[in-house]
Amino acid sequence: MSTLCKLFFVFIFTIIFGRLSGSYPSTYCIRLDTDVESGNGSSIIINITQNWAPIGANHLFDIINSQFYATPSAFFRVVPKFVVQFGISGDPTQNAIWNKTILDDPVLISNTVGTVSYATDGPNTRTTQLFINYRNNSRLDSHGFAPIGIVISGLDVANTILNPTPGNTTGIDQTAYSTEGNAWILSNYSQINFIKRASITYNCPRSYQSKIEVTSLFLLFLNLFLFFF
Ligand SMILES: *[C@@H]1O[C@H](CO)[C@@H](O)[C@H](O)[C@H]1NC(C)=O
Ligand SMILES: *[C@@H]1O[C@H](CO)[C@@H](O)[C@H](O)[C@H]1NC(C)=O
Ligand SMILES: *[C@@H]1O[C@H](CO)[C@@H](O)[C@H](O)[C@H]1NC(C)=O
Ligand SMILES: *[C@@H]1O[C@H](CO)[C@@H](O)[C@H](O)[C@H]1NC(C)=O
Ligand SMILES: *[C@@H]1O[C@H](CO)[C@@H](O)[C@H](O)[C@H]1NC(C)=O
Ligand SMILES: CC(=O)N[C@H]1CO[C@H](CO)[C@@H](O)[C@@H]1O
Repeated sequence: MSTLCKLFFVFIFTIIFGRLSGSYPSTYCIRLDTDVESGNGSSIIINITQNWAPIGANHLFDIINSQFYATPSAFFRVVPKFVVQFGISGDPTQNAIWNKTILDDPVLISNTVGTVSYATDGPNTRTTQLFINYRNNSRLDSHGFAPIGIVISGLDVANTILNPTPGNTTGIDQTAYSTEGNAWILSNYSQINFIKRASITYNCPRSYQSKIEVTSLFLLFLNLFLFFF
């Protein structure tokens, strides 16, 4: 085999192996950069733990790594002393792409202050919407809301998010926002707050970094082995 040919196979193998080995981190952090003026920064950092709710945690990893948050995404439902809800893309195309449900995870962690869970519409209906618990909402536990992570920084930012529908706990019309995007929401709620950017942060949980290092080291040795023998 020519060197080039070998390189090609090693490349393909690496990709396939990466997929098969399940490239989902056991823990990672999400950084939401918002346009909220809290006087104390404007980012919300959420520590996601795969063990808490594996299906939900892995799904969110895929969402954040897609184009879902490439367009600013509004905090469309604020219920004071209860929750803030988000996770509809400002781009209707993305909402159509991600319009698929995932199975429920068992509830292993309680919905205490700062925890983050998927919004649902009954059993096995989770899609992309999440909420942050402003308070200890442990009464949600028995309704199937399985926390996937917890806010480790910026809960004060979350508490400063504008409530677009004071007095109406339903929030804005979610169907209209999903299908018409930011043009619609801005024409109706010009002051609404947005997530400007969502990213996976690597300086947060050590276990994620070490997992990546171990995996890449292993792949490096594997490649060297395949290359020379
Ligand atoms: C600002 O952030 C720091 C660090 O997260 C926190 O300890 C402090 O309480 C915050 N201040 C306000 C006014 O929320
Ligand atoms: C998602 O799919 C349902 C039907 O399965 C449809 O009623 C709804 O309008 C879709 N939403 C978006 C944002 O495409
Ligand atoms: C949350 O509230 C429940 C019910 O009131 C209580 O049993 C639990 O100890 C609380 N958890 C925390 C962390 O405060
Ligand atoms: C609350 O908002 C929802 C969704 O936008 C709307 O359908 C409903 O009529 C509103 N309720 C009240 C009492 O204004
Ligand atoms: C994230 O959560 C995991 C599990 O609770 C913990 O081991 C890790 O230290 C946390 N990372 C940070 C930066 O808080
Ligand atoms: C609920 C609401 O205020 N809807 C309005 C949103 O804005 C459009 C125009 O872009 C109006 O037609 C809706 O009535």
